[in-house]
Amino acid sequence: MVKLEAEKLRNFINGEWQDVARTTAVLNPATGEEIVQVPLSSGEQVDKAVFAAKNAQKEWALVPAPQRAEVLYRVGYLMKERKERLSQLLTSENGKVIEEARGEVQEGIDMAFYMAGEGRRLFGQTTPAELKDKFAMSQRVPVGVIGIITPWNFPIAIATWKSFPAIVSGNAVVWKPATETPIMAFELAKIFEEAGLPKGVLNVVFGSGNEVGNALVNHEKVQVISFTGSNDVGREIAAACGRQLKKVSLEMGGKNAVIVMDDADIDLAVEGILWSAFGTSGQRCTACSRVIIHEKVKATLETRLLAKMEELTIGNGLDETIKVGPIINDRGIAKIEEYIQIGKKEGAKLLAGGHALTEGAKQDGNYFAPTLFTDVSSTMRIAQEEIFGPVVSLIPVKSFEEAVEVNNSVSFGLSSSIFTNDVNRVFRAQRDLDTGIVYVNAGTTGAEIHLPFGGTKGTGNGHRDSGVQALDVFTEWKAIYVDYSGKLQRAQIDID
Ligand code: UN1
Repeated sequence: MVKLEAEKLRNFINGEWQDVARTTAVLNPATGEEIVQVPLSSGEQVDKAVFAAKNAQKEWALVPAPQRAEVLYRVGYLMKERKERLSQLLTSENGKVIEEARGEVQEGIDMAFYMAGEGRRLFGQTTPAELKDKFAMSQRVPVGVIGIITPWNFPIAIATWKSFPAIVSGNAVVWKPATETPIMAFELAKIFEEAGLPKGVLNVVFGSGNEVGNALVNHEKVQVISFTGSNDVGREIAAACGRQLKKVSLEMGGKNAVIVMDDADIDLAVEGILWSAFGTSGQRCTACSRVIIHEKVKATLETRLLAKMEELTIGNGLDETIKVGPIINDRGIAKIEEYIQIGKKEGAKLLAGGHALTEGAKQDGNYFAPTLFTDVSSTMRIAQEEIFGPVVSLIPVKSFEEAVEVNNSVSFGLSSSIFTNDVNRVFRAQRDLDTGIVYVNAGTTGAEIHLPFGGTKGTGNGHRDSGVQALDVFTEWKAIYVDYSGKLQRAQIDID
């Protein structure tokens, strides 16, 4: 079992590890034990970090991108070397089962190598100019200082989605990780330090959204905010950034559905639902929280899903045999409990779970039983609002068209999935499902890092994390014209 050497974490500002007087405890959600103390910084530390970032960025932008990428390659190799350490620490602070933690760390490693490759691409365009002896091109240029705010549910992967493209494209970063999961930030900052990133290019300031988040969002020298988190906080950030004309990329909630058609392979669908609904205990933006089921196969799916749910082992994710880990904290449990009550009041039928687990070794952690509601109608709150826990609602429908309509009836648009063996339905579904991610014959989770990650409607504000598209958040486009005619040529006028 890996141990964290530090008893107290420190901010990483301008290449130095800085103490902060005020701290709070980070608890292991599986056991309730304190793992480490994390700083509760104030606006003053944010100011220092932004100042350091601003200074460092000027030099960093002048380093050729392929050389900037060398640092990311080293980061990738160090992460690979430390994969098991990082994974165990991730499970301790976040609770997700060790197999998933390894998957998340792998996502970060993949991102390092992928974005390092961008150091030799960062493609712009050349295009004919409309006048003789004139050259035209467009180029990506760094924006400056980027503020990154990351959530506790993917504390390392999402951080890499944001910081790696920002850094390879010549920006400097001030990062506020979630206070629930600061260890991944601490470890990643150490890796960057060892990889030789110049001081000030990456800064980590620990603390609350109210203090550190607010200070970062409202700092006049921070030009871009990239945020993943709740819809409510995202809206506030968007409003604040709007007032300052600050570029902002938001990745927020989901209410993702798996559609199971009457021609589907039901056993495969059950596997897909189990993995995407109860993996990470349902605490993913991409988690399946609705199953839109064709009425002809509803009874079969219910029986098989319930049987498989009974086999799920729940407990401390460091135990390799455990399939479902804890919920992040007691606030998470309280929110899920509230939705169970709402579902019952709305008339949904509870088929399994619906309660916290407090017996034996579970009494000190935050555990919730995998839960299944059926006979849910698409207008009920449990079918519309994000619960962020292991709760699935089965919504019966009569046709493919109705399934698509129900899928699209929510205010979010992150991920959707359809199980069918009808090729016509496959192509109609990928056209008509209004989410940023669509899966065919797989659950709603499992996005790969070289494709754009994000969603429509209330899930985001049009930007994408990961993929080459992430570069659009962290770069500006510059159009460059070179006239080598030796005379003044006026565009649109001297065209003969
Ligand atoms: C998230 O839940 O915010 O596709 C990220 C997936 C993961 C990423 C999830 N690769 O589920």
